[in-house]
Amino acid sequence: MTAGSVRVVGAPTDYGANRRGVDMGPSAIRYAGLAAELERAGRAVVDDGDVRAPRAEERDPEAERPASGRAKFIRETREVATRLADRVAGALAADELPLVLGGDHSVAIGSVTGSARDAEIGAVWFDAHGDFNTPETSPSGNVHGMPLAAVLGVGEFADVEWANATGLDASNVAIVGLRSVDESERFAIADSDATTFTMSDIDERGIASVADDALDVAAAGTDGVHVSLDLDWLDPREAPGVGTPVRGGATYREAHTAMETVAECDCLRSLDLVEVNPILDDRNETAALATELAASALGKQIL
Ligand code: NNH
Ligand code: MN
Ligand code: MN
Ligand code: MN
Repeated sequence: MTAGSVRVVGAPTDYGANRRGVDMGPSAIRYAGLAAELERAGRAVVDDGDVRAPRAEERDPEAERPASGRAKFIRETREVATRLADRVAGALAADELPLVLGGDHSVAIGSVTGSARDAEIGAVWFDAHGDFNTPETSPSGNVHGMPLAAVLGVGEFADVEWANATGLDASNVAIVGLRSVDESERFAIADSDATTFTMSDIDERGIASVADDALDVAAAGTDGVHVSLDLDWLDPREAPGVGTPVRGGATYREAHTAMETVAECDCLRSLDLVEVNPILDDRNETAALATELAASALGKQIL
C-alpha cells in the first residue's frame, strides 16, 4: 500500500485557530530538516510548495456565516480545503504519498476529502481533542475544533458538501489520545460510530496495543488510512509549540511507537502534521519532533 515517493504540500493557515502563528508551521517543519529526514527513511521527497492562503488580516472572519452557529473564516477555510484536496488527490493519482503540513487542524478537511475522493478510506486522529464540534456546538467558533465533524457530515455539516468526505465512514475512524473534549462534543462523538481511545486507555493498555487497534479499525475494508497527527497529542513538555496545549499527553517514546505502528500497518495513504506554532515553540523543537515522527510513520529503521 505504502507508495514510494512522498509529496509534501504546505497549508500555511491559521484561520481555524485562536492564536496566530500556526500559519508558519510549514516553513518551520521544512526548516527542521523534513526532506533530509524522510530521505534517511528511504523515501524520495517531492516538495509541492504551499497552497495559496491569504493572510488572516486581509480577511473578515465573519464575511460568510454558517447557516447557524459560528465558524470563523469558513470562506477561507473552504478555499484552502478545496485547493488542498486537489493537490492531495493529484499526488495519490501520481502514486505518491501526500504529506500535508499545517497550518491549523482545519486544513485536514482538505487532506481527508482529497484522500477520500477516489477511494474508501479510514482515518486515525492522534489528538488531545475530539475535533467533533459543529458551528452550533463550538464554544469558540474556531474551525480547528471541527474537522472530524466536517468530513463525517455531522449535524449541520451534513449539508456542507465541500467539507464531506464521501469515501469515509465513521466506523473507520479512530481518535487516539483524547483528554480535552467539550461537553456538547462528547455527545456527538458518542452518537457516532467513531472509535475512541483516551489517554487513560493508553496508560492502561500501552500505546502499541492501542495504536494497533486504532489502525485495524481504520483499515478494515478500506483502500488505506489517513493519519492526522495533531502535535498537541503529545505532552506539552515534548511539544510546547502548539496553540492549545493540554497536560498529560503522549510521551516522546509513545509517539514514536505509535508512528512505527503506522509504518508496520503498511496501510498509510496520506498523512497530516498540524498545529505546529513556531511563535509558541522553543527553538523549533516541536517542528523537529514533527519531522522525526513523520520519518517513523514512513518507515525509518534504526538498524
Ligand atoms: N475543542 C476546542 C474547540 O473546539 C479546542 C479545539 N482545539 C484543537 N483541536 N486544537 O485539536 O474550540
Ligand atoms: Mn486537532
Ligand atoms: Mn488538538
Ligand atoms: Mn463507505
